[in-house]
Amino acid sequence: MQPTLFTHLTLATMVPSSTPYGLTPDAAIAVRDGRIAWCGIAQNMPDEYATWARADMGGRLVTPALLDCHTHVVHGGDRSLEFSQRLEGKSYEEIARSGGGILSTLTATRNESEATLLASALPRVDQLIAEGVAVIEVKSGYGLDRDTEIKMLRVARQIGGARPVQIRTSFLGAHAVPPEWKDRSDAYIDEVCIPTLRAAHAEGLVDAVDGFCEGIAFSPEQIRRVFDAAHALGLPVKLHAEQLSNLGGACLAAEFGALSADHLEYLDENGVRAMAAAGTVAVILPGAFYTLHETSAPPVELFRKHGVPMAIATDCNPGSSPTSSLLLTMNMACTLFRLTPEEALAGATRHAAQALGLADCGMVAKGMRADFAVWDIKHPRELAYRIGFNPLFKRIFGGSGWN
Ligand code: DI6
Ligand code: FE
Repeated sequence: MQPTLFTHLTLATMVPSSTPYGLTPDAAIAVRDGRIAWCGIAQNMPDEYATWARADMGGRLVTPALLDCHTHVVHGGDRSLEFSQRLEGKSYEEIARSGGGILSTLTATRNESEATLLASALPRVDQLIAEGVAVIEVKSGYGLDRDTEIKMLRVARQIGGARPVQIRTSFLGAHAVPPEWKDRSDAYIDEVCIPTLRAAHAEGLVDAVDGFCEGIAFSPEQIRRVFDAAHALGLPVKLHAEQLSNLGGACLAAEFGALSADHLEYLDENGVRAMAAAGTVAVILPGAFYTLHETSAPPVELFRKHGVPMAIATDCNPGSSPTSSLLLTMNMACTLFRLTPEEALAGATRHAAQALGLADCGMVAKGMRADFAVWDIKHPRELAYRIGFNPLFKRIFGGSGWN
């Protein structure tokens, strides 16, 4: 692709600065080889870019492309029955303990082929892309046996070939105890989860290692063994922590220098301090809070107080968060958790990139990937303001997609 100068735009760089959103009016962005060569106020542009082919953005607002840093988009079946059951008064934990929940998705996922799993994931991916998302994290965790976990991760990688989007995979073998290992969760961790992690890593399928630390899933001691194995392979970790109760998962994650701890509805200040010291991002998932009628909100005020970066993600999954709208999720983060619209956008850009360990995404700045979103709005706070409305004009992915 020839070098391109994007002109006639207002830029929200999302680079931390004294200007909210890094807002730059009358801006231009010079893109070469899929990277940002220069951006700033058009008047200050160095002469060398003046002769480049131009793409006129019509005065629109440009932000970094969004990143969805926590999803389970690859899964079989659906859980609409469970949705009805919860409305009749059954809790998520009751449904899980009676063999529904994650285990029902497990059966469906085991039974589907790679092609079928890919075909059902793509519409979810397409909705995210249509909202300006350029990076999607995809977890395994609905197979819980060697073949199906690897199948899920292969499908996740295939998404990156089928669509113009960057995929980051997380191995989530410690998501639930599969029925054939009931009451033998320690053996499951040692004999299935960890060996499968090693096999998946050997195939190049794993970018990070995740777990679910919870009464209905795995203890901190069991997660520690998985994290030890991850570190031995040189893989970063993240953790579903403090979603339904406080087992000290975030402290454990911080001890391992985790990229992120996710959910965090039941986190206390001690855990927030540990995350701050470790540089662990708090990924908040309002879709799950909303769907499960949760009443305990993540400690947003404490994250601010201790300087823990907050990311926002859909948690797109068939049970606790059946959404593939990151814009709606940003709105929920503001209304349910009182994030500011600027925090919500940072949560779906800069901080989401940090939660994935990506240093070249999530901001519009020199040297970054040329992934940005062009919106039909006047001010970036509008992204979190509307409910179920998508103002995307164009998504630029690696410098392509504007014409
Ligand atoms: N917490 C979640 O929100 C997802 N996994 C987890 O540990 C969803 C799990 C599900 O209900 O399918
Ligand atoms: Fe999740």
